[in-house]
Amino acid sequence: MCPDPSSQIETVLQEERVFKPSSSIVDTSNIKGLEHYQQMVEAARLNPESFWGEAALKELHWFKPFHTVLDWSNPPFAKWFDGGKTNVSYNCLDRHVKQGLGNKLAIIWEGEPGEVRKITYKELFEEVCRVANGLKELGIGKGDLVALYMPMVPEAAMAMLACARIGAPHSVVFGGFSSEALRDRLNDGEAKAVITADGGFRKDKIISLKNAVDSALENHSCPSVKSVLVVRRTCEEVAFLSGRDYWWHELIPNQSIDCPPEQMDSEDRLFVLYTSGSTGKPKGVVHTTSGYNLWAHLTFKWIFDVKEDDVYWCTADVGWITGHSYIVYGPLSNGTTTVMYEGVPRPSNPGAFWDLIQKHKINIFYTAPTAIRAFMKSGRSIPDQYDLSSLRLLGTVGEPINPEAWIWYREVIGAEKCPIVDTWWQTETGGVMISPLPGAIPTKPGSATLPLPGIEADVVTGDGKTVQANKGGYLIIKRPWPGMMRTVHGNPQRFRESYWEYLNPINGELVYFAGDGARRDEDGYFWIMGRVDDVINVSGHRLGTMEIESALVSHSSVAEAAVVGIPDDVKGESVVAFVSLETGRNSNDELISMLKKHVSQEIGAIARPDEIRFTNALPKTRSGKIMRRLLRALASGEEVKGDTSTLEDRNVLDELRK
Ligand code: 7RM
Repeated sequence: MCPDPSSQIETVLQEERVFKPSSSIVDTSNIKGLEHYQQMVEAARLNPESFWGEAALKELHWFKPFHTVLDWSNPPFAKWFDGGKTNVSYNCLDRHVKQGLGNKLAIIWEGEPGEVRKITYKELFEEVCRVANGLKELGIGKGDLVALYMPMVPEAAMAMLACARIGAPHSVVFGGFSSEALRDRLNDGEAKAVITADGGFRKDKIISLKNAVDSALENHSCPSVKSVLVVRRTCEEVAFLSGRDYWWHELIPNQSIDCPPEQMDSEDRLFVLYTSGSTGKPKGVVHTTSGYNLWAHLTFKWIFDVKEDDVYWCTADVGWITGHSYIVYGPLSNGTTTVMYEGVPRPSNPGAFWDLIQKHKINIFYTAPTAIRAFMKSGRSIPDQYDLSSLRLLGTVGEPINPEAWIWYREVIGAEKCPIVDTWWQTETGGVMISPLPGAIPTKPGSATLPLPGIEADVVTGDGKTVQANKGGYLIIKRPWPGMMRTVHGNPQRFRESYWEYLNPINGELVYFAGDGARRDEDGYFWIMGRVDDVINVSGHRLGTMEIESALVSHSSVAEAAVVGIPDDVKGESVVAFVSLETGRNSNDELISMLKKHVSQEIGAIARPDEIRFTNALPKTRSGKIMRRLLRALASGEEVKGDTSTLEDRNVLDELRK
């Protein structure tokens, strides 16, 4: 499976710009300056167990403290904070209410048709208790898996926290997935109940969630599911099966607000979240109680450098890990006000994000490169119409961010004053692993910079040797960390093989690899090059698709680019680029030769695209990642095979085929 380790990825896109944290940011930060960061790194390196142990005692509430910080006697199966008892919903709610934050806003929610709900910590706490009692009434108890298939409404967060409160692990299935995808996930996890809504608003349309649940459950195809709890959102007509289906607004309001939190063992499951790879069926990534809670809490606190009055907004959907860790658990565990938005920017409402920032005076904004590139494409005249001066900090996640998009984000959205945190992590890592700390680490556009304290990341060859500066290789993590996934649900062997045995042990220790290539520059900064399956081999040179894409995007006509390699008799692979242009630019032969020349100048002739194809849109996953695998098949004239359930818009493929 491993590509030839001797040929390393060779190109280096030159990026010399460095942005140091301004003194006003350093002065007000929790982690002040590079030295402070380095002290933490050193403390964690010398004695990881006391580092994490102290953090866990300080940051979380324990019904009973743990006796062992880390049990790594059976790698890669870790036990963190063994012997301890806690409850994630207690850490997100009860303790804040007890400490006098009851009237602080926990959630500001903005619905797609424009309504707003503001929910205080006390209100959220009470509603979560009601929901928890309602779930108990449906016969759900500790250890029972509950699936959520919901729109972005506060009830989604409430349901997650209610599950956590009674010790029922949740499995959130993104509301844009089909009923077949839902059925597979319900069966794999043996879900006992589904929480859904009649429908959801999505891009000027209504999606019929309850109907999809009905189809998934049809003909007893999900025998484990005993009940369905339905939030009324769109007021569509839905079928109701008596004895199985319950309305939220009938079951929940009458419940008691007295619901003592279940005292959970540290390693009890908090949730399962499915993630798909390019092959095989989706993996149920398992996260457990204390380690995940600590990781979401600490990383949120460090990276977003939260202040008491901050209003924070992450634009993800709760159906993804980013929504779990950085809409719900991280912010709420820290007592922060978190914004939830049901909509997405779209042609009928291109200023939606900026309107929200202006209206709710948002201070911290966290979004994906794909969104930023889309905003670049339609031009700065749209954000320029809004007052974005409340913003203090900007973040990105999900894909490598091209330096040009980074600079645009900084200048146009951040008014050149907001630090940008480019956060690298995965569903599997539970929370961020590599990211700038805004008051400590100088940033470079396109680099996720340095690993967080306690994270030992490296870039290695296939046989485990650290590569030289600026050579590409496999991005690995050398030690267990509290937020790491614990296993693949129902398939521990797959967990071991895909992540911890993909590369051989280094110095006798298993290392974690989850599929990304990277390089480190002379300052030790990490530059993520994307999934290793996306690496191209031209005449024996391994090229990162990311760098060629960034070179294309740095041209003033280009909004977005995806690069793939297709088989070539002579060179092994040739480079094909799919390019979408900024609004108003014309595609023609002259532009094609200009772009080819531009890439040669930026990177080198070896990276020069053999072919450039123009397109209005690129095929993306529902969470906004470019699906290069499909483009590769298209470009080489093959059938598109494998799992396409995560593809956001099928029309894009048809358009490309033409
Ligand atoms: C949080 C999330 C994980 C994959 C990961 C990378 C890519 C995510 C960045 C990034 C470059 C980043 N979880 N990725 N963040 N690549 N820079 N800052 O996205 O499980 O859905 O995806 O996403 O390839 O392995 S995920």
